[in-house]
Amino acid sequence: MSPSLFSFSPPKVWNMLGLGTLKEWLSNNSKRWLWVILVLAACLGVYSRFFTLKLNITTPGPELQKRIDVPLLTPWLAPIVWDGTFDKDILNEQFQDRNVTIGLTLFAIKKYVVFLKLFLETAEKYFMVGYKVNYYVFTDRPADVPKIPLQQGRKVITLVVQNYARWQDISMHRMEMISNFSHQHFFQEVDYLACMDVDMKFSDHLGVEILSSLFGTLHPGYYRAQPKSFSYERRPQSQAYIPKGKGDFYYAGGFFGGTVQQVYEMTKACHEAMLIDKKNNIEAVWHDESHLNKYLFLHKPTKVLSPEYLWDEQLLGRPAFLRKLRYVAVPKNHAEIRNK
Ligand code: UD2
Repeated sequence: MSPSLFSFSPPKVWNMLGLGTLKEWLSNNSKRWLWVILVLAACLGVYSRFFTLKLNITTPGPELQKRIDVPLLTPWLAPIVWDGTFDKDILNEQFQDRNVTIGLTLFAIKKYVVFLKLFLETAEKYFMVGYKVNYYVFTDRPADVPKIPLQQGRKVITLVVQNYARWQDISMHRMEMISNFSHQHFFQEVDYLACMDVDMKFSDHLGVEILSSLFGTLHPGYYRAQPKSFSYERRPQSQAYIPKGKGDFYYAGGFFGGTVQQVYEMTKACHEAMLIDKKNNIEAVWHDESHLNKYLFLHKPTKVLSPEYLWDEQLLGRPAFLRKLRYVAVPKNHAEIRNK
């Protein structure tokens, strides 16, 4: 070791610490430094092993392993929900104490009634298991709503509504119907609402981790895209307009929710925006989904669900970061099913 390094520490300090002899021993032979470093490294190894053991005792089990492969927070600090970011047991303790009831709205109008059976059967297996659930089935074909055995505390409530000639109108009028039925049913009957597409099925746990004041779901086609490439409505004449360069995420029209109050406000605002568009002879590029995106751009959701909560495996495969697929598209033949 070069003497200049030794001269860096004042000799007085060595002596004060009673390390004068050690200093001398070291300065005699540079290889001795190597030994000191090796001994220190060994000590550090033992220490860190002990520390890791201690950490293992205090950190939660495998279900809660840190995710470093995906974004976990929005820029306004709302959680983005992925597998590994929540502990089911802790959340169940919190929500079961509050005795919550969850309403699930789904629309099965015209031929879309064919999707009800699989949707409800899989929901009974995976959706809010152990909780009170009201399935609100909006349909023009009440006789075709299948009878599915339900767990205790869960029921299907059929709401008869009109149909529309165009599938786009059916999709868009969901906003109107949800807001209209809020006062007749939802405010009195449930705490939270989940509003979902029917041409889907559940394939893994989907529980109270989604519940929050207002939540939206990342669209599976855009979860990694830059805002400039989102398929927002770009025409300033539409109420759904979001200028290029603005926006946070692209949310899917097929799964959103929150407290009844928040969902009521959101669906009412989207419906009113669509009425203005209609008066101005413009229809947003992705219908209700465009208006949902505008609303969630202006009113930031308090929780964002990752694409685990809405996925299309046939279209997008199964990337490694998706540890779970909870709610997935059922293949459908558009020509056979739409406008029928
Ligand atoms: C996407 C969105 C959808 C909506 C739509 C707007 C997802 C998964 N889906 O779906 O929520 O925003 O774009 O363009 O994000 N329906 C009927 N009968 C019909 C037609 C539709 O009941 O004849 C209902 C049904 O609940 C269906 C929903 O409306 O799930 C949306 O229609 P879609 O699934 O055909 O629209 P899609 O796949 O373009």
